[in-house]
Amino acid sequence: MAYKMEQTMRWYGPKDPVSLADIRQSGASGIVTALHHIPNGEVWTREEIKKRKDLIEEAGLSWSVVESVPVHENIKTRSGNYKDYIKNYQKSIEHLAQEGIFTVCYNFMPILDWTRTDLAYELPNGAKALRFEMKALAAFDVFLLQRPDAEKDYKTEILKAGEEHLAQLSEEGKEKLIRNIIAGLPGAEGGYTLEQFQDALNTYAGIDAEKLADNLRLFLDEIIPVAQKNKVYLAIHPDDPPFPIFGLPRVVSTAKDVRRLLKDNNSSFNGITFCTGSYGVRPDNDLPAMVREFGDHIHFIHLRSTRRDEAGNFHEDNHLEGDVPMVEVVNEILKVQAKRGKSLPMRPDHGHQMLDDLKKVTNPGYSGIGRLKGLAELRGLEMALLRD
Ligand code: DNO
Repeated sequence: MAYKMEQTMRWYGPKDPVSLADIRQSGASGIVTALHHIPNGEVWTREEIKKRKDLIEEAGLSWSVVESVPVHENIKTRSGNYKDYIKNYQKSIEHLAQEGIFTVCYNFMPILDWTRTDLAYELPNGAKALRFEMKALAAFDVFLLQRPDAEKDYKTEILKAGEEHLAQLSEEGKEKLIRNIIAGLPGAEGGYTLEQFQDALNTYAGIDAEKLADNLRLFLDEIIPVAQKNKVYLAIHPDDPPFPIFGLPRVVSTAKDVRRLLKDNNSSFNGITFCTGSYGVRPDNDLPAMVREFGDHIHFIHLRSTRRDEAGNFHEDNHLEGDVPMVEVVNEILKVQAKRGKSLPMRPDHGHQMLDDLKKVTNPGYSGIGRLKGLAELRGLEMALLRD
């Protein structure tokens, strides 16, 4: 039997300029949200969860996925009171299950959640996209942050381009670059000043990818049994971008990483968020093959496309264009769903800032119209594939 993907949209809560009523008009039935007002590390109480759930249901929608229950930095570095934070995480999972929410997305990226250098990259058609540029990253890292030994992480031509990039930035332009990178993009729990950011980087001295992977395994050793008991599907989000930045370790960037993660903690509740935009930045990630290999553990899907160049820069393209073979990916997802006998929650990830949204204050990547366009295209693609 054929299953359609469950169409969802991310909603940042009552302050999101895109309302639940707006989302309802998009045709999505599910909401992806988090209790962003609860400080990272604290327990999500049943009351707070229920309050949010009621709001969503009153709008005629349902809360499908939590994105994210954030993992406290102390858990990632296994320092300070990380044991308490793990206990709190277990409780939050129990409480979510008690309120009927069974899919939880999270990530294990050190310090920063997703990272871009330009939040308003103008496309030839006048719409705006998110972009990641190596020379801007180098300008920030080497010349503004002045991270010790940062220059060793960049090729000579990127360093030179970074220096030139910095030279043509106004003071305001520099501030903006700093803000874009470390002030916290939507969904990232918290931001940093330059000093705080360097301090945070220092907490990873001595933690290489091997050690971070170990810390992830140890975290899951304690979380998976609770998830399993409560029938909560965990879905780790990949690193975005899927390569090391600021000398920090990365452990969820490739098929090999996913293989290790699933092997280390063997449970069907230990799963992934298949984010095509993040994995798709690396040419060595074969996305349709990843869906085939990890299909049983894909619990949540983010569909978007990126377009990269040889220098490591990329920007977010239209959902059906760019480097992600979206037709093949969706086709494989439909096969996984048929095999598993269920629909998987999918959200159109990010979208261009376009039309009326160009005149509004929007959450970068999360304006209404661009995501609606993405969803509409993906819905059409799915319908055509199912008819085949
Ligand atoms: C960005 C998002 C990420 C994602 C987290 C998951 O748009 O995909 O912020 O929500 O990394 O924990």
